[in-house]
Amino acid sequence: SMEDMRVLSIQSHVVHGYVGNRCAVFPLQTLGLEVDVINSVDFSNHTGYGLVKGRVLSDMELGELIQGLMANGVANYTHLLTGYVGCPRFLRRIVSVVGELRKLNPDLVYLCDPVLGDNGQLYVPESLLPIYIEEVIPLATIVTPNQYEAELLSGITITTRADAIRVLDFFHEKGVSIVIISSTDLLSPDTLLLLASQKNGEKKEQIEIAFPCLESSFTGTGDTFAAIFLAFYSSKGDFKLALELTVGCMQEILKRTLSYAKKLAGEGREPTKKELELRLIQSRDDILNPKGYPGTSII
Ligand code: PLP
Ligand code: PXL
Repeated sequence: SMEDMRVLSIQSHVVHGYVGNRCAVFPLQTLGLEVDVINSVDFSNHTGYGLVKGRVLSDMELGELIQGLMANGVANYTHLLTGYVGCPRFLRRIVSVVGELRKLNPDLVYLCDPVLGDNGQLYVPESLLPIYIEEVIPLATIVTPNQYEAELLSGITITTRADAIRVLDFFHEKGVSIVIISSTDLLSPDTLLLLASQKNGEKKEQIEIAFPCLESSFTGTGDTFAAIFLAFYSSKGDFKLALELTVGCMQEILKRTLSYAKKLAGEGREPTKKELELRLIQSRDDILNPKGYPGTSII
């Protein structure tokens, strides 16, 4: 039952603004999930600002925190959530953590957001790619790549729906039950298409959702998407409904963020990264009482 769910979220922390755990913890808690938090970095702000101060958690320190949780008998998680990882050693340590947590709970649901880059640009070292493909993805229950990440991981370029479906199957063949390509540019420049697939034994449920692309480059969208999907999926248990509620929620958060950013920027000036920080807290009612956004079954 939901009462017994315990999420461990290993992601970035920023003092100001919203990426990583700052995007994940509030929605998870708002939707009633107990969440334990490991901050993989402790930065002043996200890297889009140009200047960043702060510190990085080492793979050794991650190991120590997990040891502490184990020794105190509190590492019996039902869900693990990971996002942006910046170095190979830390990613390999996450592989070990999944193994250790699954010894305590073989049914651990692992949502891996394989953060690599966006729009043709890599923002992690290339050496992470084979580790994701060979070691991390095969352990994941749910993956949420964007189009660029899905292409890099599968080696398939997505130019048609058929390509996207081949990519979904690529992840299923790696052992992943739920694959969500959170956005593709298959329809038009101003409409994004999400494609997702759940495989349950021989049964497959595939969904697509088209939604407007809001004209701005937000940061933390993917992190928020993954956390909100995990919360809705684990609480409602319905794949299609969880996707519809997640997209509905994201649209409300992004609309609120954009209208506030425009107000701050004033007429004739593009909003800055600082002005585009997600209005997550102000969207609490949209998270708690989501409206949903219609999806279509594609098989
Ligand atoms: N998902 C939803 C519901 C969105 O509204 C958007 C952007 O408008 C995205 C995803 C894009 O996010 P990303 O490309 O970082 O996955
Ligand atoms: O949203 C991914 C992310 C995670 N962690 C840090 C970041 C970003 C994106 O900019 O700066 C520290």
